[in-house]
Amino acid sequence: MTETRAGFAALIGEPNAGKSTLLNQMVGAKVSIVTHKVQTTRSRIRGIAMHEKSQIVFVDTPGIFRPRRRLDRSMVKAAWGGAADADVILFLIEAHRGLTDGAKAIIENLREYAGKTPVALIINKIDRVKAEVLLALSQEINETFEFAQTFMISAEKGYGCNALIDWLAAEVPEGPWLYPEDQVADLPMRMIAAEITREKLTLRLHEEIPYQLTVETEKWEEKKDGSARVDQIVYVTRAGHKGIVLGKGGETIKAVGQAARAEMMEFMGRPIHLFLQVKVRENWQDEAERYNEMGLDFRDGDA
Ligand SMILES: Nc1nc2c(ncn2[C@@H]2O[C@H](COP(=O)(O)OP(=O)(O)OP(=O)(O)O)[C@@H](O)[C@H]2O)c(=O)[nH]1
Ligand SMILES: [Mg+2]
Repeated sequence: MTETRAGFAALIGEPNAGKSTLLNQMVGAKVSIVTHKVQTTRSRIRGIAMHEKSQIVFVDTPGIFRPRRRLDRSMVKAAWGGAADADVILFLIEAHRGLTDGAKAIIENLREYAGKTPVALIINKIDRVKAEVLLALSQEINETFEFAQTFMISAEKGYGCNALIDWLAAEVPEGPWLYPEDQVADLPMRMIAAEITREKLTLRLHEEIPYQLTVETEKWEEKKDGSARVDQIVYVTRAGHKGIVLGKGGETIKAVGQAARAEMMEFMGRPIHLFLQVKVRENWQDEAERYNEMGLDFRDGDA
């Protein structure tokens, strides 16, 4: 009888590399929010996949970039914390962008894991480039670091993902499973609900507003009929932003609420009554409580 295996695989890379898309693809459910904008993921999100007798806990992390604000610093710290706790590190690069300066900077920081934690190179978004360029790109990147393996994938389309999960299933250490076999996420429902609303806001709003807002589930009330009432607050930093989030006659927040509610119902498999409120809180990015709600450490943002 083969032994069970279980371990953590951290997803590391620049913002927008496709880390959250890959986690969702591997888990087979939408656990982590995805948008076309950079800096979508703000904290560590765990998604769980079973493959044969192995349980692989994928740890999605915020994109790594040069941080300027407190929130940025906390996010980047959270990303590296994910790598430090992992059994395997998956370093994602975008095929069409290649070895960028940002990617090189991450590789420099990965050197401290050499000989300790296996790091696999994941060239993602191969659907966006011609096959000929991939080999040269893979060689170029492999000259900079000793990767345990290289995978060329499309996280969105699923290309190459079977080979990756086969490899991970063999790579994680022998041991008992860490979660029940049918669990897909390790994140409280109220946080998943807040992330869903933040995704819908990010998709709908332009420019800098999504980076300056945060969503919190303030109240979660179980109803006798099996439904739940969810009250959330959208914190923005300026009065002008509040107007934009609400939209003309409240139409933006209404559309966001409808889209978020539909996704919550699908994820949770039950009726949800969602109530959104927008509040101006100029300094929410300097409030420790906001960071706790997001799953970040406020002190990680100390300059
Ligand atoms: N064409 C193509 N697009 C992809 C692929 N994987 C992800 N994307 C797109 O890339 C964008 C960013 O994807 P995310 O999964 O949010 O990226 P991320 O690395 O989690 O980004 P942050 O959370 O901001 O660090 C989204 O628009 C995805 O749909 C892929 O394989 N092919
Ligand atoms: Mg992400």
